[in-house]
Amino acid sequence: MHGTELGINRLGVSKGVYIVVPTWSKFSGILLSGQQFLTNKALVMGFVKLLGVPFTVGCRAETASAIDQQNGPRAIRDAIRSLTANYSTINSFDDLGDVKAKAMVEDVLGATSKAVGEIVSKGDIPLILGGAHTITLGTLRALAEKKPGFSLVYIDAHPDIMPRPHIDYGSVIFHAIKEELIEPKNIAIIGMRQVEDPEYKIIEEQEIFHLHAHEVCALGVHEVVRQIRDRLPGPYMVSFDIDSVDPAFAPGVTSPYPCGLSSSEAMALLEELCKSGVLALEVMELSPINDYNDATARLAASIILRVSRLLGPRNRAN
Ligand SMILES: [Mn+2]
Repeated sequence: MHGTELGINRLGVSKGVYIVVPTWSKFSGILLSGQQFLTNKALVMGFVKLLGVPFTVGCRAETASAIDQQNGPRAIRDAIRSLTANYSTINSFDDLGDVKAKAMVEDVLGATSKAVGEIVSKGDIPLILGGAHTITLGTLRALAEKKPGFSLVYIDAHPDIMPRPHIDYGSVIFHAIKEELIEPKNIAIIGMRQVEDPEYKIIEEQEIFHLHAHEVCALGVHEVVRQIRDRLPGPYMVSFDIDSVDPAFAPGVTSPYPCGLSSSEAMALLEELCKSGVLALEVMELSPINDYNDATARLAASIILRVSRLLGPRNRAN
């Protein structure tokens, strides 16, 4: 069925002179030259399902900048619309809208886990828009239940592995290990640089594969992905915190820290990972109130537009 849909799509695109109207699922459609009207679902190239999780649950008050990651999904959607307006492009995803939950940690994690579980159970790929990084625990709970045997590539300025008893955006990986959702040997932390001493201790004791952002720059993205693939079995759950990117490119975060990835390194890294078989992808921690001219939202949007094209049938992990 999916193959047929893809066939329809490619035929339509290659033969049709088409007019693209906004592809947001509620009102989208594409008018082909032969007056043929097909639904967005029939025309999407991939099986990527956008899912917004607009919550700041588990954020801590000591962050450098204002907290408003609840506005991240909306800003990313606005940026996608802005970057694609008046261009003849078809988005390679369906937008399922936002997860609904009370703004409390376990409610948000439960709702996220349920929504992600439903997507992966159908063989589709969730592309989650955060929201605070706390939310990743919900994604991991769903994947551990429905698709065990994956590895986690955590791209972040922060390892988020602080051994704290409560679940927050700085302890989410600690809790993922504690809940046995993933083994330390199946985690890679890439782009880190603002690391607390107890976190270095855990990373070293558990021999978690990690690369600082400047090491990614020195090695080159292709070598980094080669090392990830050598050490960690696929498929991959990729969690991308936009603060892994240098604040010069991505100021719209709550914890900006210098010496990060360039925007092109982030794009290349995610592109190579998506070619390696991805089960789920997250774009987290955009904080629009700290952004400058929507630069960070546009970076997130451009990455989503690019990688969602790669997550089609050829590169599907399952
Ligand atoms: Mn971070």
